[in-house]
Amino acid sequence: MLNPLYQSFFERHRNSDALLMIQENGSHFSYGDFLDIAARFANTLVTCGMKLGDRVLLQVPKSAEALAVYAACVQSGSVMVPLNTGYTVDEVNYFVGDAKPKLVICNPKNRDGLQSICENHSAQLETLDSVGEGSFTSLAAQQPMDFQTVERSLDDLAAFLYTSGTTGRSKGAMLSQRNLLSNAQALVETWNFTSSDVLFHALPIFHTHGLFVASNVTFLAGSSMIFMPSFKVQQAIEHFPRATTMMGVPTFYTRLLDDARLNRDLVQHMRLFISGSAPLLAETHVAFEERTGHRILERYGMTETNMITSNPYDGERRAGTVGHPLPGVEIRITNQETAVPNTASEIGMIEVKGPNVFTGYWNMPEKTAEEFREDGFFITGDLGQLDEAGYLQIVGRSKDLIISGGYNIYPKEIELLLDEQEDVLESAVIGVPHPEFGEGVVGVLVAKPGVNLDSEALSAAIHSKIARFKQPKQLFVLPKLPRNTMGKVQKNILREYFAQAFRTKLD
Ligand code: MCA
Ligand code: AMP
Repeated sequence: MLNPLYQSFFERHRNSDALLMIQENGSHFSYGDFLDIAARFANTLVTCGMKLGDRVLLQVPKSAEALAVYAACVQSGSVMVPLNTGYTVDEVNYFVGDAKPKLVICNPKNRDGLQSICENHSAQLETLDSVGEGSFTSLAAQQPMDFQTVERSLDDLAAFLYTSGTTGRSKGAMLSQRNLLSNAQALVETWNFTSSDVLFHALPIFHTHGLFVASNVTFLAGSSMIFMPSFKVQQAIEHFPRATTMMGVPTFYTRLLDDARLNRDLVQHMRLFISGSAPLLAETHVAFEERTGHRILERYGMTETNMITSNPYDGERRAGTVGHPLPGVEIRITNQETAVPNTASEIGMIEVKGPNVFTGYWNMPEKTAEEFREDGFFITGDLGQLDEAGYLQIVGRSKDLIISGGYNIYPKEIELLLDEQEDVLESAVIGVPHPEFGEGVVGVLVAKPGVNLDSEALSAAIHSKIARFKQPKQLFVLPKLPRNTMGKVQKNILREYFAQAFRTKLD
């Protein structure tokens, strides 16, 4: 194929009147409309000087046009690097320096803040707002709607997505056309997606879940989307009667359950509810089934691997498990100390191999090598166990990671920042149970001798440095941190000690 990803997701829908999406403001896009915009954008990318493999960094609100930039990148052979809209200017500065994009497209609100960063890195800066308008769209308005699709192979890069790291430095996970296409094919097959489906899409489109799972499955199956800027229970309730499926993080489900209007009648038109990105509590699973008659289908994945496992569509969906490997994907559980594959159903490291697994971290060959075994298995950092029927259960993580409302937060990044603050001697950042986000970020601080720490002043000091969702929701001060004989901070003790933090606050 000339460009397998473009042809499989987009080319066959060109000139199609079939509905791709309805947006919050009621605007409709057929596949044909959407691909016309994408072709104009592809021409724009070329006029901006983008060559094959050059990066476009995108930090913009969700819109049809933002998604069309993705299609344009695939069509023109550019590599899209989407960024969480919550990242601060300081954080974006790192990504621009690391990804070295030729073009940065940002929210018009952030233009002034990003101008000098882009100048320093010789990147062109354009804008795109929440209704798809901005200087990038203005440039595109002068471009033709025909674009000669560029030749790309399955091995070529389509995108890279940043994932934070245990060392505090974010790594760009490079994803090839093969990674994205094989995974979308496996998911369409496993979840029975067809052109009759209407997906209630309320996830952000800068992470794997909303972009590569939800949108790619839609494109491949030729389905439609109700494309909402973010998740609001009211909108879900309004639109469920017209939708057939929803993909969400567990917080979507707990918020829905908090609304008495969620009942069997409301969702009778739906055929499938999918959850992922964070553990779905068995109690949420049970409560959702009791209320709606639907058993949520839970699946498991990572930015580096796309989706790895899924509960079955037709068979038993087991609460507390993430199901079986997807077609073409291999998993194994290895002993954490010896790295030897387990023979019995013991807890160990989840490792994965297949066409879904990324090609490496951008400019980090050593880091990439560390996370792969010699026989090509990728070490996920998640701990799991297979039950007697081969369902995978995730029982913990060997990586120090907090998942809050489906967003990954690496404590190290926040600890480094807290430690830099004048009066702080040291810090430990932990995740404790949070009724809404699953886990909530808590910072535990030790003051320098003779100093009284002012939590409010500290929160204010880090405010502009890291995205809001990463900032500790509470800060506590201790005289010292508990350490083991090796000097390592015992975060398990801190987690137990502060486990009630949010409950107490809410009661
Ligand atoms: C918002 N806030 C949060 C979070 N989201 N705090 C902690 N964790 C969060 N996830 C804070 C804001 O900073 C703000 O704080 C307050 O909550 C309200 O903000 P708002 O924007 O109104 O929040 P929201 O719209 O209610 O968002 C909550 C949400 C959202 C719907 C759960 O976070 C979300 O869409 N999460 C999905 C993330 C996702 O797509 N993950 C997939 C990653 P303040 O008021 O103090 O300023 S991909 C992945 O993980 C893998 C590959 C996989 O398997 O899918
Ligand atoms: P990310 O780095 O954002 O791609 O997040 C990937 C991580 O999310 C995985 O390594 C898991 O720890 C977690 N994750 C994804 N899906 C699930 C799930 N269904 N249950 C538990 N954890 C999950």
